[in-house]
Amino acid sequence: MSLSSILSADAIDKAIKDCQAPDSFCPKKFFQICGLTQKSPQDIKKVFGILDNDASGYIEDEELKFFLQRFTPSARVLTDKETKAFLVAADGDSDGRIGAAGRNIFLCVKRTAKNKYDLEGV
Ligand SMILES: [Ca+2]
Repeated sequence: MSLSSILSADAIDKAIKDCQAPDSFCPKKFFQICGLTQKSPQDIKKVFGILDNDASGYIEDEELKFFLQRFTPSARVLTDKETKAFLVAADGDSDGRIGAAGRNIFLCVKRTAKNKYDLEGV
């Protein structure tokens, strides 16, 4: 299972290109461009599973750092600042890693498109 079986290669390419410059990564924008906001909760669960590289049930900061490379192996790693901001935004229960609550953030992003749920600063 790879992300390209869930998301279109074109959309992934666009999303990666949009945040090529260090510190330009915005999860909300990225999820929109790569098409994740249009996916079903089931697909989002699969994506979460892919990002959770060691299958611990959580996405830790070390895994988050390589977030973009899960989409495209040649993509850059996230900067410490981006990793931290992403983690803080998606860490629902402040335990320093993204678990089930963080998965809901992915789902919230999906709702964002329709309900204008604001994840500004994410
Ligand atoms: Ca993990």
